[in-house]
Amino acid sequence: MKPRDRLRIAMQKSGRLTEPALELLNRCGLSFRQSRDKLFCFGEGEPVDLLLVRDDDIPGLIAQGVCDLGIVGRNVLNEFKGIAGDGGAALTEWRSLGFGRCRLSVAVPHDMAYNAPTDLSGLRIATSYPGLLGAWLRENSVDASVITLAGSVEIAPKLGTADVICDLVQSGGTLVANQLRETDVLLQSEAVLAGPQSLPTDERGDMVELLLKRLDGVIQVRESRLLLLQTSRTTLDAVTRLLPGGPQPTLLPVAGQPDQLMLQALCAGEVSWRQLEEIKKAGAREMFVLPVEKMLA
Ligand code: PRT
Ligand code: ZN
Repeated sequence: MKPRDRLRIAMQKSGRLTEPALELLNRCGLSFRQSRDKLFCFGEGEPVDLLLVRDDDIPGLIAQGVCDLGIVGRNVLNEFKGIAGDGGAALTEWRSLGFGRCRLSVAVPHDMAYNAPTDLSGLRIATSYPGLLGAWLRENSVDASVITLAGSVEIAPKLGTADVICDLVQSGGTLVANQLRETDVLLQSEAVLAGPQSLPTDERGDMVELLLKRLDGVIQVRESRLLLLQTSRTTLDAVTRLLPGGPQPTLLPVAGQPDQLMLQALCAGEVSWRQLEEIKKAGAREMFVLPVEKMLA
C-alpha cells in the first residue's frame, strides 16, 4: 500500500454516531471540507482526513490499514474482533467517547419462563451479533441455534423465525413495543476510538498522540462542572464534605460580609438536584452549576 502522510479516520456516514462524532472531532480542533459524494472529507487545518462509511465496515478498514483510526460502537468493534481471528486481535480501543451508549442483551417473550441462560438451550436466537452471542452461549454452556439477521431482529419472535433475540437496547422501548423482556446483558457499549495496537511510527503517529491529548482534554471538560456557592465560615466544613469529587475548592471573601465565603469547586461529572439540595441543607446558598467550556491546567 502507498505510504500516506495524512492521518485517516473512519466514521459512520449517516446514523446515530455521525453527529456526535463530528462534533467531538470539531472540538478537538479538526474541521473538514466535505466532498460532493461525502465519502471522503479533506481535513482543513490539521493533516487529518475522514472516510465516511457504514459503521460495520470501520473495523475492517482499520485492520487493512486503509484508515488509521475509527469511531465506532464497541459492539461493532468486538463483533469484528470475535469473528476476524488474528486480524481483529490487532485492534484496540484507544478511548471510550461517552456517546452512543447502549447494551447488547438477550430478550425473551414476556410470557416465557426464564431463570438462567441454560433455559435458552434448544431455542432459536435471532441476532445481528453472531460472534458475541456465540461466545456468550459457549461461556454459559448453552446449546442454541443462532439465526443471523441484518436488521429488524426484534420482530423475529412475532414472525416465528426465532424464539428469542439478542439485540442492542437503549431505552428499552423497542423491547416493550414487541412484548419482549430483557434477561441478560452481554455487553455494555458506547462509541470508542478504535485503532491498531501499535501506532504508526511516522508523523501520523505524532498526530495520533496529539489527537489523543486533545480528546482527553475535551472529554474532561465535557464531564466537568463548576460549582459556585456561598456559605458562612461556620458551615464551611459541612458544605465542603458534601462536594462531589474534584480538586480542592477555592474560597473567596464576600465584600461587606466577613463571616461569609464564596466557594468555587470543579466537579468531575454531573451535579444532581439531590446533591445540591443536600449541600443547601448543610448551609450553602446562592448555588450555581456551570458547564466548563475550555480548561488548561
Ligand atoms: O448504516 P450503518 O450500518 O452505518 O448504520 P446502522 O443502522 O448499523 O447503525 P445505527 O446508526 O443504528 O447505530 C450505530 C451505533 O449506535 C450502534 O452500533 C451502537 O453502537 C449505537 N447505538 C446506541 C444503537 C442504539 N443506541 C440503539 N438503540 N444502535 C442501535 N439501536 C437500535 C437497536 O438495534 C434497537 O432496534 O435501537 C433499538 C433499541 O432502542 P431502544 O431505545 O428502543 O431500546
Ligand atoms: Zn451498521
